[in-house]
Amino acid sequence: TVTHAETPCKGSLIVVSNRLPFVLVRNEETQSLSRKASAGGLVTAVAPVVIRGNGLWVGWPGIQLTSEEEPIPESDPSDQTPTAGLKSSQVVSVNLDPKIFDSYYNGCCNKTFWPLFHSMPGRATFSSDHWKNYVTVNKHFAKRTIEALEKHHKNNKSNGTPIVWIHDYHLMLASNWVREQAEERKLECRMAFFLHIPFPPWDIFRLFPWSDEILQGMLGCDMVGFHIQDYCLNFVDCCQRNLGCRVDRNNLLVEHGGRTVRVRPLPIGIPYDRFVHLAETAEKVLKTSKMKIVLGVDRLDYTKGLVNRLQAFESLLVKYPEHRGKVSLLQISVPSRTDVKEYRELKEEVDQLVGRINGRFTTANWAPIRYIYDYVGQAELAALYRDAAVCLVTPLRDGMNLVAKEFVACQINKVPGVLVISPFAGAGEMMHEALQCNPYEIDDAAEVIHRALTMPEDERILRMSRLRSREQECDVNHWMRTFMKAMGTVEFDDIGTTTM
Ligand code: ADQ
Repeated sequence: TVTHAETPCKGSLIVVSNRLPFVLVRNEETQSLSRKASAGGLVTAVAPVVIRGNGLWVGWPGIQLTSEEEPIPESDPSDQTPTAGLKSSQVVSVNLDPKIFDSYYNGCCNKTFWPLFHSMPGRATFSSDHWKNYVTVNKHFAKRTIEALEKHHKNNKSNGTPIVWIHDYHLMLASNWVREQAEERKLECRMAFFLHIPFPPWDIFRLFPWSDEILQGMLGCDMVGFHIQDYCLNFVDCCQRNLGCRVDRNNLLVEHGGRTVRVRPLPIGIPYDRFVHLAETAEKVLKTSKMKIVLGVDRLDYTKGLVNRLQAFESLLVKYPEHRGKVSLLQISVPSRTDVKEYRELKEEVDQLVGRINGRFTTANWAPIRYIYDYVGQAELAALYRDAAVCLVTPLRDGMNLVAKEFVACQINKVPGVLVISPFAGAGEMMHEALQCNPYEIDDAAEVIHRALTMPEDERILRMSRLRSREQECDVNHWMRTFMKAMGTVEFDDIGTTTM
């Protein structure tokens, strides 16, 4: 069951994101639609607030609809996920021509913004065609958002000023069209933007040929949020240097178009209690208790540093042969963006590397690496987090990284494991008690893994208890509250606890 304490919340939330908080599935025979729920942390925190405040969610449903008027089905009665209470009248679907969508999503979003914003310009491609389609799609999202706002104003006359909350690098341009149209039609609203990935330094950002437009697009909001202070400062810097805006670095303010835009660090958290509960109830997955497991869990993405991690593990086995036969790396990679060539090539590279390292060290009774290329259910994931000796979160660059936080939440055993984290993940900024590891320096990374595997019990307990209390306090509900407070929303006390 999912329980949420009722919270007074005057301003409704109109969330705008590339994807809706569920995907639609079409039955081939009957052609009828049904919802397939999503269980991500963002959805868990945001959906209840949208539901309670009688807000709306604007997004792409994951499939091609016959038209934007095609009715969205209600949730299945057995659905226990946080989006179950989101009525179809609260959903505004965005339907796009598949060719335009492909160019916007696989092209501009994933081949340009993703690598560039992760400071990997060598991997980025710049195409005016993709950009043109990005503009088109953002305009269309803005149009649907205005329709959502109109609907909201019609149905909620006394419900205060709604907040339009636009998410992520897919929709960096939408705000100005929403603002213009809202002003013209006298639809009152406040607007916020949140970026889930890093915002790069100016020297990298300015490589994008239409970088001014991106900044102007984000500055169309009243508040722009990032995970950490560094990304805020990068953004403020870009506004000053690209656009010549007057900025206040201490208070993170940017003047633009006669308005002052607030820039805020809003580090996301996880549904901590839900992961604790999962860890408490999940059955054992690892049957051999004598084998120490070093765990890696990531989308298969080049930013996650998988190749470096495998090389570091190989270096560990060379430098410290005493771990052979006693330690295994369990790497779980969820398939991701398989329509993009770089991702298919990465899969090849990882497959080969795993094969080579296993070929080099495997004995009759032990293999150094177990590699799962699949989605793993939440309960199984929680059991693995709980029983792993070490978790390697070693991205080359990462906006925040939720895996680090999920691992920590699941460490309920009396003698906990050790978190190894890269300083290039947003999460690395605050998880001071984790062991830091620069994934670019393979030999040093091997040393850090060795240190994690041999760390005394009392040190592990001390480090983990501090990590856990921070994540418990700064969970995803806290993130949501901080956001609402930063938007000046009234009477936002507590959105309650989530147990699942
Ligand atoms: P992601 O890049 O997707 O998110 P991350 O924050 O690590 O990265 O979240 C991944 C999620 O997928 C986690 O909840 C994890 O449990 C799940 N997951 C990974 N592998 C899995 C598997 N094999 N099976 C099942 N589940 C798996 C983006 C940014 C991040 C930022 C988040 C939130 O890139 O930096 O932390 O958004 O803002």
